[in-house]
Amino acid sequence: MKIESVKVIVTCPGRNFVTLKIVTDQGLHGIGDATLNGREKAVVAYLEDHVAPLLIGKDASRIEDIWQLLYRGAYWRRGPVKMTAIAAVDTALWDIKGKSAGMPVYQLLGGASRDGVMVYGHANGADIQETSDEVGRYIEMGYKAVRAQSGIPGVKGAYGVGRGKLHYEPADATLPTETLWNTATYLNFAPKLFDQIRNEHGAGVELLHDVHHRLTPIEAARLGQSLEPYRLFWMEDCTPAENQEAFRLVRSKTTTPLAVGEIFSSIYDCKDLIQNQLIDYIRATVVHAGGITHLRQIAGLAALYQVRTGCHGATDLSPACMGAALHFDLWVPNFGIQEYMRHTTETDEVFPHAYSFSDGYLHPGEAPGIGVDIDEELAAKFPYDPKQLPIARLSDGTMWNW
Ligand code: CS2
Ligand code: MG
Repeated sequence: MKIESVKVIVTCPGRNFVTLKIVTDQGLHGIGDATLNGREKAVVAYLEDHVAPLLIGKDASRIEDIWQLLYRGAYWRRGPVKMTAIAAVDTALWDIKGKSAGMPVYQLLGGASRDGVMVYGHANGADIQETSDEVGRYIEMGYKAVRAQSGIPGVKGAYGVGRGKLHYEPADATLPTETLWNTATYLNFAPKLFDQIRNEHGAGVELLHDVHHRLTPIEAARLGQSLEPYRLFWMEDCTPAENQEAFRLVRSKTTTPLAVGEIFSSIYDCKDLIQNQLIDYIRATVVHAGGITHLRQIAGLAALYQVRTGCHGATDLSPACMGAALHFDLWVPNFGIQEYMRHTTETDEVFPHAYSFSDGYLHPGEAPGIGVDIDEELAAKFPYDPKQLPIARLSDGTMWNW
């Protein structure tokens, strides 16, 4: 089964998505997500100029060999642009393998380890009351786990608070929107948010929170301690993770579980965090961490250290990524949770999919392959719309981590 054509499709049904479509000489096709929010065109160029020519004529069934070719063969290894491109190829090839076997990808991986994939939704509001009300709305929709983010008085554009409710999207302008950050105000505020949410919704629901790389290790340690009474499922990206050692300090001070890794692109970004048991959940996902082939290596390493998976699943990851992630989640022995931010109706129409939500769980469905396709005619009706993610500054103008 030879690869006959490789096509990169860019569409914007509400937000930008890059999709790779691989077609074989037997008429089977597979797709993979290649979206890197705010840097979409870098991946498009990499795929079109440097990857597609290598693939034509190759045996589509040799997923591992093609992965190694794209990783080792480039000489310049890793990095988000390259690993996203590799992920797209890898996902499309798993999709094709599933279709040629007549099996959903989770069966190829080893079969289901559970009946469904527990997901967490996003509750956000302008203030504590609105956020707590949103948590209630998610519980009513059946969610067992909810991430809570709130506007903070005195902090302009706090992370995680969108204009929309179900479809929060931070990449909102051609040039980055400037937000303001204040650590002291936030550290004071966060425990109050979770105090009210626990008071109003009880102990049953799992609660999550994303710090989005804003704190230093000692500040993160303090936040973790102050949130302990509210028994969070996890505190995410509490400090930037370029220096994996930084988590040693946080870890030594708090029992609040730690999650990290949505911006990681390979096992080398998280091996120290995992091997030293400095985190509880690894957030790497299919599209940004080299596809199913590489993600299962990360999960395998994590399993040795009782670190569980918690794949990134914001709306900038297309349904093609979500579908692939759900097959992975249904199989992976050390599954923790899956993030699930709903896509808009337009996006769901451009990407018809077999996965479905019921009572707090997603299931990838039984369609062969990843169970997600792209309607190219419809996709063409939504042209690329350049948008970037915001930036953050401190009140004196200093650049900070968004
Ligand atoms: C986030 C994302 O979902 C998350 O946990 O951190 O919303 C992230 O900001 C976006 O995916 C960036 O594109
Ligand atoms: Mg996050």
